[in-house]
Amino acid sequence: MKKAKYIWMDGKFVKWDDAKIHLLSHVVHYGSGVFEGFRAYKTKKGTAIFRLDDHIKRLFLSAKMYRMKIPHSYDKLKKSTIEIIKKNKLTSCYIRPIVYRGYETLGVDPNPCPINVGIAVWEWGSYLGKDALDNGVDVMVSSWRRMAPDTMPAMAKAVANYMNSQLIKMEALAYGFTEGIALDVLGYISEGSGENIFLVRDNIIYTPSFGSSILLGITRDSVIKIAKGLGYTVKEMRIPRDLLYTSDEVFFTGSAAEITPIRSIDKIPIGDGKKGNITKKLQDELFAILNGKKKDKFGWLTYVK
Ligand code: PPE
Repeated sequence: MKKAKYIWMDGKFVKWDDAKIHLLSHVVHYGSGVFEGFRAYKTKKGTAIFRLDDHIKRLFLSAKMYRMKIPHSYDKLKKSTIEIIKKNKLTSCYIRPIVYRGYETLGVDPNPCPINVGIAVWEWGSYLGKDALDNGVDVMVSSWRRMAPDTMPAMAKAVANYMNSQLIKMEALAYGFTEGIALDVLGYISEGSGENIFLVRDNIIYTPSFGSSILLGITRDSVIKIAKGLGYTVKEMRIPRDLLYTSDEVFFTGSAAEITPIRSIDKIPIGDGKKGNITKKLQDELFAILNGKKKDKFGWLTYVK
């Protein structure tokens, strides 16, 4: 990864190489952490963070589900995110705040351990490969399911959820695919290891509802709002696997993946195997907002200066 100079750790700017925690921190042993991932983009008016408010809000909600009291205010974390970008003199970057149970005792009960917070930023290019945004990716349906709703909350962006994500991702890579799509416990479409999924059939846009063990993605929400603004019907619902193979277009969304077209699933081409028209329209619209070329009518950008 491309190192930056500093990482924010509980109020201090720590040199990148010194940003360490104790081996016996609770999070290392029991996965007790929640985090966020988002991006800042270079615009004509300077660096702008995409949906800062919504990401910090989701961080607090993830922490709440796990009974973690974040020892910094909402405003403090927002301000510190801006500061760490400035401190590193980055014009565009990925942003990774993390709240974790630190070092005090071990044993499953996390209550004796402190809650610590870090915010890292670094330059991160396209998530699913160099030309993924244009040419799309080949994916498979995973043999792993997303967590059942009464096991671990999918809506919390929790560190431990990503053990499930890693199983999905590694299986896909081992079979020569770029990513896996997980089904939910009932066999309906859920999401990718690190992305939400959208399907387009006969000009109607579908995406799994939050009943299908998904992370409520902020890019997902952005795409829904943009699509509705363009006049499309968007249906959030339980979606059978059948639609994966019979859609005209399928794409992933995420802060890292942005809007990445899917060109085949289980070796079955989607549409004509190229980026679809609606996928392209949504990409163009989103990137125009991110690059400051179109008016930020939803109020999604926070300028760093
Ligand atoms: N589902 C999962 C499981 C997920 O990890 C992400 C983001 C999303 C959906 C999309 O959410 P949003 O970013 O709010 O639109 N995955 C993050 C982590 C990627 C990583 O490898 O780390 C991301 O995109 O930043």
